[in-house]
Amino acid sequence: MISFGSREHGDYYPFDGPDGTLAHAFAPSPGIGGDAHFDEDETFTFRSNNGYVLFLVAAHEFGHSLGLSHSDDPGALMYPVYSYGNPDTFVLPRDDVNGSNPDKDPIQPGPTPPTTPDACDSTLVLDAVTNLRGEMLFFKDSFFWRSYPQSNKPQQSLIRNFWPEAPTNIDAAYESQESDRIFLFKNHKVWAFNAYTLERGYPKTLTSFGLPRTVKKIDAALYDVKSRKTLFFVGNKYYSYDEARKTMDQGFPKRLDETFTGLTGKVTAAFQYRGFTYIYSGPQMFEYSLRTKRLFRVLPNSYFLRCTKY
Ligand SMILES: [Ca+2]
Ligand SMILES: [Ca+2]
Ligand SMILES: [Zn+2]
Ligand SMILES: [Zn+2]
Repeated sequence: MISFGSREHGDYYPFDGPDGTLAHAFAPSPGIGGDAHFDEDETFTFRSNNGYVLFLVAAHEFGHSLGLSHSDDPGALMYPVYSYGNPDTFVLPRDDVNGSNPDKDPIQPGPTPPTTPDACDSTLVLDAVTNLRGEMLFFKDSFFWRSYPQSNKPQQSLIRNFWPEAPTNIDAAYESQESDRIFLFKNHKVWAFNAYTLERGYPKTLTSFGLPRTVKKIDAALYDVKSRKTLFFVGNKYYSYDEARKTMDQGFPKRLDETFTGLTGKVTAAFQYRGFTYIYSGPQMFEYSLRTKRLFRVLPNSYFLRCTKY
């Protein structure tokens, strides 16, 4: 039985008005088992982000009706926290597929279920890494990990839970301390956010930085705290942008190996932490001093992500 109810609705699990609990459903059993109740006080929508998408809430509840419990995978439909998704393009995530088919071959017709990236995957290639107000952010697919200096385990979330207007599968990211903005790049476009709010006029094109039109996308971006310049990595070259003057520097692009010795592949992500410059190339990370151009260490991708298994 599927029903909508407000506050006390006959099962001793009263709803709580707008927000909070959106719905609940009972695990299979006789009587009320399998029933799903939706909170009448919510604004449910078909596909708008202005309210809760009924399709997603119902799909989660029917998971409970079928006997699924909650998942701790933030990408899963059965994760206990609602997150917006477009119902037109929704594909049941890998964790839910596995959860509902524990004994069966998980290969099914249709689109491939999205898998939540794993910090312990030694072949993981991050999309982008940046600082944000003292934290480190590591982007991969629709997800990012955020690492607080005080905590030892980075937390994984969906990008859209923090920046609903942001793209996923981004190319690059950096924080401009000059303008207190975080920039996210995908293909020829750039998005600027002040904390979690999209700045007016964005997304813009790469040419808004003064990059040549021939640059269709960038591989990575690095904000250098000392010089207040941002380096844009494109193939085996890099450009330099002056944050204060808001212009591209003369004499660029330069070859990567002029500055970053030992780097053979292309740059996949870059950021600074405690005065060191970290350049990612595939699953490896190179630790440099930008001032002396010295390479200190080659580290695995998981160095900051702190893969901890227990
Ligand atoms: Ca509610
Ligand atoms: Ca990248
Ligand atoms: Zn109920
Ligand atoms: Zn639930």
